[in-house]
Amino acid sequence: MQQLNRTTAQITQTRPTKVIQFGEGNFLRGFVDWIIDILNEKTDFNGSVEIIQPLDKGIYQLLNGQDGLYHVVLEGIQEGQTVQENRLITCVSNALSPYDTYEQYLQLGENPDLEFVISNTTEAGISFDPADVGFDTTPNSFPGKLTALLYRRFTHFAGAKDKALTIIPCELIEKNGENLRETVLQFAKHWNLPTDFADWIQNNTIFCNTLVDRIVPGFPKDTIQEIQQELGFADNLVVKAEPFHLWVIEAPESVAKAFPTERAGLQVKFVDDLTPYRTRKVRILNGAHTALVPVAYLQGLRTVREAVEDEKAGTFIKEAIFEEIIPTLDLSAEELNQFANDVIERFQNPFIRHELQSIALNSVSKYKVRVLPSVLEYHKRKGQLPQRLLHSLAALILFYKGEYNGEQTPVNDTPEVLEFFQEAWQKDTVEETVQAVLANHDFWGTDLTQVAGLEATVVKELAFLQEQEPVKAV
Ligand code: CS2
Repeated sequence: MQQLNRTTAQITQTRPTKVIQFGEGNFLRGFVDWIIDILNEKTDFNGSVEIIQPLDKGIYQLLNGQDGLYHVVLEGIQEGQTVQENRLITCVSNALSPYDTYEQYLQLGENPDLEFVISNTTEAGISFDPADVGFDTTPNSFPGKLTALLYRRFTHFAGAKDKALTIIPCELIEKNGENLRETVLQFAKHWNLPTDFADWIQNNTIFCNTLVDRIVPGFPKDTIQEIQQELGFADNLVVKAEPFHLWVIEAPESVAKAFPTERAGLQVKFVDDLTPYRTRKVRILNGAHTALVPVAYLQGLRTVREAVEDEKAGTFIKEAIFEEIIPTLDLSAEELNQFANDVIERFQNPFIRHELQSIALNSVSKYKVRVLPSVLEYHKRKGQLPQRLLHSLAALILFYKGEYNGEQTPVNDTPEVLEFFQEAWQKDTVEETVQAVLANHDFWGTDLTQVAGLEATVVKELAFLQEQEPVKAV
């Protein structure tokens, strides 16, 4: 089978780099780049994407080995019909790691054609770290790297207003655009950058709040041979995803014009206020994902579909959605029930294998954003605690022990979180472990031991989980 590159795929066209993308993961490649590729095909957008690998590990060499090319394979059932669609993505011009070539990375800021920065660094990615190093070596955090790049652009173009960029983050945190702007300003101050740079960021750089939705499980390792056969290329970066997609963006008219998704027939909505979309999606879809992961994983299940179709885990998650999450939301019951039923159907997509392990990444910050608001709101409205959501918190704490019934659990989180759990699990009793975790203000933004009855419930649920049957061999 032939290798995939621009020669074998006969791609000769080149386009100016209009987008810098922080992140090379499945989601960005299966959602954002797929959208940009369609924009190039159907409108006069005519731009390519330069991918920045935000962490000191990743797949950028693999991507460059295929000249930035890869396929997105969409499969699912929509309105009773099976949808299957393959697309060769050609909009990625290059990928680089600032850890290898920091100066080359900064020079991207000098490109006059550049218009957009798009990111997805998970819920843990947008935060200010005062310990982050300065400009001489690569900043660790994504906002630190972005600040350095913007500063290079600002100095190179002498603060020209029309060279300011539009920043479109996809992280699922509330007000992601505003948060990112504040974080960049914090870095600018921390590194003593001139105040006219801060003014340029404040007044000329557009930071959009956004909400993204598409389930992208990524590389289909079980069926890759058949897929490669069908594609006719030995593509090692295939991204598998569902056909459904929605991108809601709060932005001025000028951005909608420069990013003409409507003309391309894409489900991208430019709105004044995305709160209703966000609350519904993050609390129901992502909340269910994150609550389900540790519960189902400890039960020996490995994919979302398996979990939803399992009697015990399936009942757990449906009850959590309909009895504990939906009652905390203010949209109409009809709309919420419809959305939840659609989500359950999407979770059962027979064509994709969505590993619980991939959703497990950074589960602590995900729980805070996706599940905890439902726990606290339920408590406020009902004067009771949501048992199932707290069961999942207990399962999460157990999951972070790193092993369960003699098997390892695939914990994947920041070094700070991992270190904390390692110490917490060395305490003498489970009660003390739970107490330490719940009292961690950095995790939850509040001290959860202060919520009446919450600690006792989590201790009880955790004891229950520890008495469970051993995990089935997989
Ligand atoms: C998932 C999301 O991996 C995860 O954390 O919950 O990627 C989810 O599939 C998307 O947000 C769906 O829009």
